[in-house]
Amino acid sequence: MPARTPDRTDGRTPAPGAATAPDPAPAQDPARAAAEEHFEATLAREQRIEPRDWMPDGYRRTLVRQIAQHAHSEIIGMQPEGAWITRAPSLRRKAVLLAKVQDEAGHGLYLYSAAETLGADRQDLTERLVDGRQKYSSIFNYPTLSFADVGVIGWLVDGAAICNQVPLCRSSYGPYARAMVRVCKEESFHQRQGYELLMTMMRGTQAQREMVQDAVDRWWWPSLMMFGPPDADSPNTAQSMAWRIKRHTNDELRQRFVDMTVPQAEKLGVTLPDPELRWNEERGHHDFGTPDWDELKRVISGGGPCNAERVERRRAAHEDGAWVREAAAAHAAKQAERSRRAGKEQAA
Ligand code: BYC
Repeated sequence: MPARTPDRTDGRTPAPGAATAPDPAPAQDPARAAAEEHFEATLAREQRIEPRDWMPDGYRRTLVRQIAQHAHSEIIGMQPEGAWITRAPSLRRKAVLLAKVQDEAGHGLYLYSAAETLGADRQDLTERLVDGRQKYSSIFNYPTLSFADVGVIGWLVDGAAICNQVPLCRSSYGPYARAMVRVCKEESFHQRQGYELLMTMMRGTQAQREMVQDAVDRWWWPSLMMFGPPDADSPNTAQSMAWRIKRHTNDELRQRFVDMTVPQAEKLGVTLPDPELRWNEERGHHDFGTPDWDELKRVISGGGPCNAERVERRRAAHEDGAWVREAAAAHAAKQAERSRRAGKEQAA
């Protein structure tokens, strides 16, 4: 029988934007001590923490922060590629792109649902996003200048997402880990569609090959930045690893991505824009240059090329959708009232 929290009220009202703070000193209360022990033992056995289980406030806050940022990224991430749906060069490319962008919306919804299991409120999370109190992935603050960008986003951005998210299928929080299984399957399809599009363009004209190379040059470094700051500057990694929310550090996953991508670039016939990139026999990995960490900081803090546009668009969509939410709530209230009345009549 899993231990339940003796006092859930503070955990039910997380401050999703708050940094991970250590939890207060262990409680003297024996029920609380048993709950803490159960939490630690569950992690040690590599079992999942479920919404009904007691969890430290810091664990809950960290999850809400990461899952909300992840959900926001999926939803904001619809914009750069969505801009190309009406300009796709064929009906086939349009249908594929539409399906991909719809998948991203679905990922956002699974993730908001996972955040709700932690007591977060979806409306509140969206407001925090549009007010700039919560983050979303830096990668979506760059413009998509040609149709080759659609292919490169699929190949590099979804490729980076797969590297980052496959280990999250083993994250210690059940609803997050389970959501990741489907998300990763769909991301694999996205990555393949991107690579297939690029392969087609590389077999095309010289102008098409140049478009692909130009897109690779612009997206390579931002893709490496998706994995977050270097480990030495990552305030959240150590605790998130101890809680088994994250299973690898930012630098480990970045390395894995580089190693996976280099042979794909060779096969495609493009050059990755890093003069320091080379195989290191001794390490058994590729060495690569240092991303511009000042640029990452700037983009994360709202100073990227498209931050203002992305958030404004999200705000407008949220406001334009208010009538749908109101209508859905009114319909649900009417249905609830009908079944309440039907229940009363049956009982009479
Ligand atoms: N961008 O201590 P750190 C997709 C923040 S969408 C912005 O290392 P953590 C797709 C970080 O939040 C997939 N912010 O943090 C969709 C923290 O700030 P706070 C998106 C970043 O959490 C559409 C601070 O910097 N994927 O695939 O341990 C179309 C210090 O960082 C970034 C996810 O969301 C960044 N790149 O590790 C196509 C994956 N990096 O919150 C594709 C889930 C760091 O303390 N998230 N920050 O104020 C994660 O795996 C982790 O949260 C991160 C960061 C690896 C991103």
